[in-house]
Amino acid sequence: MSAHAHAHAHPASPPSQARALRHRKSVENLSTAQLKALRDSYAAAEALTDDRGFGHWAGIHGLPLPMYCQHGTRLFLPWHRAYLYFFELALRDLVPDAVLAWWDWTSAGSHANGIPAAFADAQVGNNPNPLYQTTVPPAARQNNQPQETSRSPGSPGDLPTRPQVQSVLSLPDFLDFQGQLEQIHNSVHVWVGGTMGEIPWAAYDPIFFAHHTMIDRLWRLWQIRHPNPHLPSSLLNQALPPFPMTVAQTLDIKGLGYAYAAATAHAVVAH
Ligand SMILES: [Cu+2]
Repeated sequence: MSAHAHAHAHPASPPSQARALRHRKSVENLSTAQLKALRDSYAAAEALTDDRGFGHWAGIHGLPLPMYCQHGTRLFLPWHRAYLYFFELALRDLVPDAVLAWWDWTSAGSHANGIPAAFADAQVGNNPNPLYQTTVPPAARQNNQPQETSRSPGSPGDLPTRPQVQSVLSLPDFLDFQGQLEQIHNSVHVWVGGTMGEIPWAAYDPIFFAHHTMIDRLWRLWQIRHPNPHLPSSLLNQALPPFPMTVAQTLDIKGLGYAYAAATAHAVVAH
């Protein structure tokens, strides 16, 4: 359990006063200042080896043990929503304007060029790009796992398409939707290849969080389209360790203080 998660406990009971929502945007639509804030927050986190650092956050998902991530279970979407929520707060503790951005792997740009330049460029000016790769800490390495994260992306045209996403968004049952979205999600991990293709290390690749922000956004779009889904109470009451949240507390993202940029949300929800 991280000190940070404790510091931000009770996330679903925010102070009652109105507070500004953080608007997560597409990586491709970030202003120069927004991209800089995101990059600076990663750079600051990557420079820290304590529980504020990038290695600590990536390690919650996978190695070193215990591995907390939930894949192939009913908790896939809620667990990763809680994870992104606390990771984003940790970035904002370092750079207050930082907001997570999503990688829309269905976009025309991604289908032409693959990984967005913000994450694909090895350098920014004369400095290494903190969104390009990170160093996996020794405690998380096993079996000659390389020290630096790497990718071996597939062909851009093989990324998931909008029609595939539309058909998943139309599923009325939460568990069906979640299961099929996880399959699309898996295909993007495999497409990026390298570190992203291995669950114990995937979160050490900075693009992991942009990919999962896309997945979280698609869940939000599904929620807009299916406003009253039946979720069994046995699911709603599940805890999401190591985070001090239950599944029920992940359902209202505005209560968590963030939203997805509306123009693009409508573009996907509308047919
Ligand atoms: Cu994933």
